[in-house]
Formats: sequence, structure tokens, C-alpha cells
Amino acid sequence: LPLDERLARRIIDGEMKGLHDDLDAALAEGWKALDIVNDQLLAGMKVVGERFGAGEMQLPFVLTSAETMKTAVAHLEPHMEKVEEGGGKGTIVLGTVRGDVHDIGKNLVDIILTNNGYTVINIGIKQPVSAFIEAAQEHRADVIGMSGLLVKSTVVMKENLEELNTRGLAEKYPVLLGGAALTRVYVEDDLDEVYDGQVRYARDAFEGLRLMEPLVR
Ligand code: B1M
Repeated sequence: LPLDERLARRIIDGEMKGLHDDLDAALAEGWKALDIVNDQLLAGMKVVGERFGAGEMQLPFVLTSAETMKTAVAHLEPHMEKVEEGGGKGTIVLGTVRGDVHDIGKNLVDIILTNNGYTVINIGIKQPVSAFIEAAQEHRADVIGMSGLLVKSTVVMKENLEELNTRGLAEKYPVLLGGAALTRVYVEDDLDEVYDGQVRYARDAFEGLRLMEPLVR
């Protein structure tokens, strides 16, 4: 297989042996680390999601694919372009919501924002709204960022926004939401209606980055 197809295939098959060599070869070809993630590795992950959803792939294999993805991203991270370091542009508390373990997308958002001058307080997975709030207060965050991939996580996000309203924190914390089960319409119409502060939808990590500047006041 040509290198680009081989990289996607590695994610689909969860094949780690020789992964670093292939990634190094791609970098040596002059491919940008972020492009490798977006074009090859995520293409493989998309196939994994489709097969899993269709019942053609069992969960342990999805887990191996996810671990391969994480290993690849960790290998590529030092090669990613750093536009601005130092975290001077603002602070975001970032986590995956209660009941949800998916963190590959969240961690990509962390990398992209960190490499572009933001301070990211990454609180991990399965986080209750209280953990987002405590971290935001402790680190004087400008923005709260919630990730979640399950359909039920979209409901949790709504409840979280309601909790921020109840605690009188909506004015203080603009919220950035992302994850595969969300839609722009749900966030910008339905959740915007619910939340007393600003709430925005990011389709991917780059849209998340673009949205940070207007959200950090
Ligand atoms: Co799960 N899973 N999974 N899974 N998994 C999905 C989400 C699913 C769509 C697969 C499918 O059925 N086709 C499905 C959800 C269906 C639904 O809710 N209706 C599903 C399911 C059902 C489950 C379990 C329930 C399975 C089970 O146990 N029976 C279980 C859930 C456990 C739980 O959470 N309580 C489960 C478990 C797992 C693994 C552990 C095996 C593994 C996760 C490993 C890990 O993350 N550490 C896994 C994986 C890998 C997937 C798929 C295949 C891939 C997800 C992924 O990493 N994508 C996924 C299929 C899919 O998404 N279509 C699936 C790559 C990643 C970069 O994309 O996270 O979307 P994503 O992030 C994007 C954007 O969304 C955005 O930026 C990123 C790219 O730039 N973004 C943000 C994300 N967060 C953001 C936050 C922002 C801004 C942008 O600001 C705050």
C-alpha cells in the first residue's frame, strides 16, 4: 500500500508495529504533522466508526484502533507547528462530560489550542459539571469547553448549561461545545436558547481555535 493508505489502514487494523517508522517516513516526505492526523489518521478512524456502527467491528478492536491513534498523535505532537507558546491568550477548562469516555478529539483540541497560545486545563473524561466549575474558578478560566461523543452527552451538556445558569455563572463563562453527536443547529438554536451566557459549537479543533478569540474577553 502507498504510505498514505497504509497510515489510515494502521488505525483501522490497530497495527502499531512499524507505526513510528511510517510516521517518520511521512514527516521525511515533508507532510505536515497536523495534515497526517487530519487526512490519514482521521480517515482511518472514520472507517472504524462506520464499521462499529454497522456491527461489523467489535469493541475491543475499536479500543485498539483508538490506542493506535493516540500513539500516533503523541509521536507527531513534537512536530506540530507552534504558532505561539506561553499561554498568554487566555485560559480554557476542557473536559469530556459526565458518562462519556471519548477523549481523542478533546485531546486534539488541547494540542491545537496549546500550540496557539492558550492555556488549557484538561480535566479528563467523565467529568461532572462541578469539576468544570471548580477548575474554571481555580484557574480563573475565560472559557469552559465540553466535549462529548455520545447522543446522551448532548443532553448532559444541556443540563450542564442549566446548572451554570442556576449558579449564576453563565455571564462569566462562555461555553464551547464539540463532539460527533452535536449539531450546529442543536447548539446554536436550542442550547443558545437555554443558556444565559454565550454558547458556541465547534465542528473541529480548528473551529474551536477560531472561536476562542471572540469568546475570551
Ligand atoms: Co465509542 N462510540 N463507544 N468508543 N466511538 C462512538 C462515538 C459511536 C458514534 C460509534 C458508532 O456507533 N458508530 C457510538 C455513539 C453512538 C451514540 O451515542 N448514539 C459509540 C459508542 C456506542 C460507544 C460505547 C457506548 C460502546 C459500548 O460500550 N457498547 C462506549 C461508550 C463508553 C462511554 O463513553 N461511557 C464507547 C467506547 C469507545 C472506545 C473506548 C472503544 C473508543 C474511545 C477511546 C478514547 O477516546 N480514548 C471509542 C471510539 C474510538 C469511537 C469512535 C469509533 C471514534 C471516536 C474518535 O476518537 N474520533 C466513534 C465513532 C464516531 O465518532 N463517529 C465512537 C476521532 C476524534 C478526533 O473525533 O472526538 O469527534 P471527535 O473530535 C473531533 C470533533 O468532534 C471536534 O474536534 C475533533 C476533531 O478536530 N471536537 C471538539 C470534539 N470535542 C471538541 C470540543 C471542542 C471543540 C471541538 O471544544 C470544547
